[in-house]
Amino acid sequence: MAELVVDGSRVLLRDGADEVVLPALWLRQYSAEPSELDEITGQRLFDPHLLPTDLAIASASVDAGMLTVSFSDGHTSTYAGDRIAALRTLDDGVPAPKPWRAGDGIPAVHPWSSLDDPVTERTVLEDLLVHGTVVLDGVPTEPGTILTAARSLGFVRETNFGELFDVRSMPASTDLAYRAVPLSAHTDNPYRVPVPGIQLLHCLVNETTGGLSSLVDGLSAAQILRDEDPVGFDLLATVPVRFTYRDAGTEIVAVLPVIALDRVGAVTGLSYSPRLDEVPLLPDDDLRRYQAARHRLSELLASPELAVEFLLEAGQLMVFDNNRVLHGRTTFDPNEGPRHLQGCYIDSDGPRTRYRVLSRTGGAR
Ligand SMILES: O=C(O)CCC(=O)C(=O)O
Repeated sequence: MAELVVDGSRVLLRDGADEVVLPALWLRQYSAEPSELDEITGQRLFDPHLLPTDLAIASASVDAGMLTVSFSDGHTSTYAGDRIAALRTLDDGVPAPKPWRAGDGIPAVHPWSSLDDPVTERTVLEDLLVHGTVVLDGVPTEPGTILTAARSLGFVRETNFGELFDVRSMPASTDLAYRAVPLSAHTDNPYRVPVPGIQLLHCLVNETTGGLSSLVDGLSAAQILRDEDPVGFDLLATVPVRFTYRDAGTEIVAVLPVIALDRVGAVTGLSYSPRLDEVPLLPDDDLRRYQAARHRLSELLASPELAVEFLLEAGQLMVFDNNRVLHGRTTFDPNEGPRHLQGCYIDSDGPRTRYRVLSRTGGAR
């Protein structure tokens, strides 16, 4: 349990042997006094960017766990220890992703009714955030129900395909997803900026023997590639490729690397679509290295060690982080019977928001 300590003009946060100085400028900008912070919005009423760089602590004291600090600009503020501790880490309030492989029992299947109860809904969201995917079972096969699911998890991201899109075999359609061809693991719509965050796919009917769904965790595949071939991994994380969607009234283009990294170099996801990527002109050696890396990545994404393949049954709806968990399907024969899925997108921050709210209030909508 961290405690606040005043040592002369220094204020410290002490947790066992761990001790950190809380500088005047840092404390001052987190003043929650009514003159500085709006009680309703939690937004600042002053501009901390204009604080003087030579701001100092004039005096400080701790009483019953509450810290009171007077600053050289004449302002005095009181702080609770737990607020200081929470501000120190700037945690984003959602569970961290945990890479998975085939055999880990992912995706977890939850009943559709889970979304009606705050406790079970939070479990569904936690699964989605940690593993990047969940399946909902027992979803009514009424067309359009996917929008109800999407709206309970976030806000629907409408695209040129509409609020939702129908996945069924249609000759001469403008996307291969709407033919009976197999689709290897891919990111949907990597040509958009931003790439759709979360995808939902709801099976209304599948009376064919094919059309199996597949999911694979891009984080696991990228980690293996990074361990095996760091140079090739770096090429995939730095060389921008172009993705394009074009039809009579639309032309959407994005240029970005296949592997996305955060500011500390950790993989956040993939923009991967072998049927769409256009590689720039590279020197022959670099292109061979690049080719070896994407070849290996392709093998990993299809490998039985990483990828799960299953029949998404009528009434099942899979939800996945489109930037992290890649999806695909096997071929099917439309002459065997109907196969009809509906899909839509929501932004990534929808389920995150919902998870934080459920964690905060214990569930009230
Ligand atoms: O038909 C399916 O199961 C998946 C379709 C698909 O991959 C897509 O719509 O992007």
